[in-house]
Amino acid sequence: MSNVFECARNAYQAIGVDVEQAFARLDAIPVSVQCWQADDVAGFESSAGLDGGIAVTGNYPGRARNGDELRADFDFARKMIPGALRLNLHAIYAETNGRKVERDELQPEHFSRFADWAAERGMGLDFNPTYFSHPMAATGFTLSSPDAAVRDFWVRHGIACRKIGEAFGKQLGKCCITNFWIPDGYKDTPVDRVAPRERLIESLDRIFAVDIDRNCDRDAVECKLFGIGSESYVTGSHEFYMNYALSRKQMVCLDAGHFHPTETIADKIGSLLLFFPELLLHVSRGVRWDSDHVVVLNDDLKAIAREVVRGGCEDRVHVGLDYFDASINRLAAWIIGARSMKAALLMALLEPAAAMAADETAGDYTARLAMQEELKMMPFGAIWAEYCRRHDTPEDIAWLKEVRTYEKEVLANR
Ligand code: RNT
Ligand code: ZN
Repeated sequence: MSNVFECARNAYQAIGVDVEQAFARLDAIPVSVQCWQADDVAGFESSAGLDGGIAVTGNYPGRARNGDELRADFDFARKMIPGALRLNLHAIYAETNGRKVERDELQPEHFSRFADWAAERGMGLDFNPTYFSHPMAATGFTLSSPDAAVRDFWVRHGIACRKIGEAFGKQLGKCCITNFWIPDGYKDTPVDRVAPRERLIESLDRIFAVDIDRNCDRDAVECKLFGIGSESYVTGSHEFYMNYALSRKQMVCLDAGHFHPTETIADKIGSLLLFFPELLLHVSRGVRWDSDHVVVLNDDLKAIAREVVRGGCEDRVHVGLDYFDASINRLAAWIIGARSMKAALLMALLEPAAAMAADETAGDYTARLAMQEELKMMPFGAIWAEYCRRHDTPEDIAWLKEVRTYEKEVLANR
C-alpha cells in the first residue's frame, strides 16, 4: 500500500467516502466484454463480409482468426483489466470443426470450447443471435421480413440461441444474458411503418414462447435509431422495444450509440428501472454517424456509471461493452474500453452520494454544485492505481508495453 494511496484514501474519508467499501462494490460488478472487438465482427462462419448497417474500419494487423486465438487474446487482455469480466459471444463465433452448421441448427456443443474455457476461469458468458452477414438477411429484413420463410428461419435461430444461452448459464452457474439486435429497416422513407413492427412482435413472441430456465438465461431486446442503409426507418425503435419488453417481461438493452447525438442513455437508466427489474447496457461511444468508437473516460461514461451505482442499482444493471475498432491494436481497444468502464464505476462509487442527495432534497443546490465541482479535484488516480495493484493488473500505462510485446510475439505471426 503506497503513501500516495493512503493520503488519497484520507482525502476521500474527509468527504465521507469509504474507499474500501467502494472497492468491494466494484468487485461485484462484472463487465461483459464483447468478443467481436477481437476480429472486427467477422466470426468464424465464412468469409462473407460484415453487413447489417454496421461497419468496421481499419486494418491493424493480427486479428483473431479462430476460437483459440480469440481466447488467447482475451486471456492476455484480462490480465490488464482489474476486477470481474464476462465474455459476450455472438452466434457467428460457433466452432463447428469445419462443418457447415446453419444458424437455425446451432447447438450448445458448438460453443462448448468457449464454455469449458470460461468455466475454468470462473467467468460468465453472454450471448447474441447473429441477424446479419447472412444470405437470409440480404434484403435487410430478418424477423420483420414480409417473407414468412425468412421470418421462420430467424425465429428458429433465436430459439436456438436462447437454448445456447441457457446451457451457458447452467454450466457456469452464472445467468447468461442473450441480447436480440436485428438490423431491419429502410434506407428511404417507408409508406407503412406499422406492418414490419407487427411482424416483429409476432416473431419475437414465437421466440420467447419457448420455455427457458430464467435462472440460466434471460433475454434483452436492443433498439437503434438508424443504421447505415437504414437511415429512414428501423423496425426495432426505442418506443417499440420499450413497450414490447414491458408488456412481455423481457429486458431492454440500451446502447449508448443508438440515440440522437445529444441524447444520453444515462438519463434513461433510472426511469426504466422504475418499471423493469433489470436492464442491459451496451456501453459504446457515438461519434457523429458512428455508434461504435472505443469507450473512453468521458463525461458521458461517467454519467452512465453514476446512474448505475447511485441508489445501488448495480445488481439490476448488466454492464456490457459494444464497440469495434480495427484502426488500433484490438487488444488495446479492449483494455482501454474496459479499464475506462471500471474506472468510471469506481469514480461513481467514490462520491458521497447520500449526502449529496440530502442536500438536493433540502433544496441546497449551492452545496450540490460545490460538491460536484470538488469531486473533480479529488485524487482519483491514486485510488485507481491501488485497485489495479490489488488485482495484479498494471496500475498505469505500463499495460501498453505488455501489449507491444504480445503484438511482436503473437499478433505479428498471424
Ligand atoms: C449494432 C448493435 C449490436 C452489435 C453487436 C455486434 O448496432 O449495437 O449490439 O453491435 O451485436
Ligand atoms: Zn449494441
